[in-house]
Amino acid sequence: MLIIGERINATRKPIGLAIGKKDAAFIQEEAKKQVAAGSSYIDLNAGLSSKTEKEGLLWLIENVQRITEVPLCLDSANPMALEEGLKLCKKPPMINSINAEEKKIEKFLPILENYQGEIIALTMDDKGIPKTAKERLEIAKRLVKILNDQGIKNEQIYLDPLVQPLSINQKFGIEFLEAVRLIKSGFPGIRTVCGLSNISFGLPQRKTINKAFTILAIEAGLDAAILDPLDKELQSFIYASEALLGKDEYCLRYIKAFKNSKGSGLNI
Ligand code: THG
Repeated sequence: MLIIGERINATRKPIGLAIGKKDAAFIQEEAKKQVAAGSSYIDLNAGLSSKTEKEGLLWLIENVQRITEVPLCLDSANPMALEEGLKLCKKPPMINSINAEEKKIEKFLPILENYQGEIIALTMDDKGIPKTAKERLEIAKRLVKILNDQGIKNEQIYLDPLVQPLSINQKFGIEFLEAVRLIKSGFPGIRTVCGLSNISFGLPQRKTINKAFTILAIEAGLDAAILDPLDKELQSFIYASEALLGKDEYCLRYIKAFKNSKGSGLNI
């Protein structure tokens, strides 16, 4: 499973503060740690305040690119911020994200002209996030058609069925997992992604729920996840699950991850 490191997100207090005072060294250290822990992409989220978001995102892009060649995942709902951000990226980033809200998608489409990178599309529309897997699949169909019409290939698309808290509705876990299965069987070449930690919102010992959910999601076919790569226990369960599901030839990635760990956990 592809790991997208989630830690550079302005909703986390230390990151919000570092962006505010332009503490590049702090942000770069967060990026380095996530790269060392095996992230394939580094998510960059400069927050929700529409006034400062674009400037913050551009600053994050410039400073993270100074210390790593790992590609970026531009986490913003602001088309202007994404458009400017794309121009700064040395490698095609993952665009995180578009959704099926009519007014928003109109603004996004011009940005996607000739775009060669990957894009996350959220299965939500003007009515919000649907409760059931089937409704998510319907939105997914609309999104895929719009993106294909714009010249984006299935291989560039990650669909995010959107994780919602189990504490709000006991069916939210299973509907999400079913949505992953439906998407994987319904669209050849298309991959799935999500932010995992929302599942445990409002429950005690969140990490336990997050881990169990990650294992179930891998079994359902999840291809990528936005998560904290520094959580070694979570990572060890990801490697173990992939090996158990026949996705790790000779268990090589699992074995490599533990090599030289001297019994202290995952060596990453
Ligand atoms: N899908 C897509 N993108 C996303 C999400 C998603 N981007 C944002 C988010 N969801 C995933 N990223 C994060 C980043 C940080 C945290 C959670 C999700 C985080 N949360 C702590 C918590 O939940 O307790 C609180 C913050 C803290 O550490 O202080 O850190 O679903 N496409």
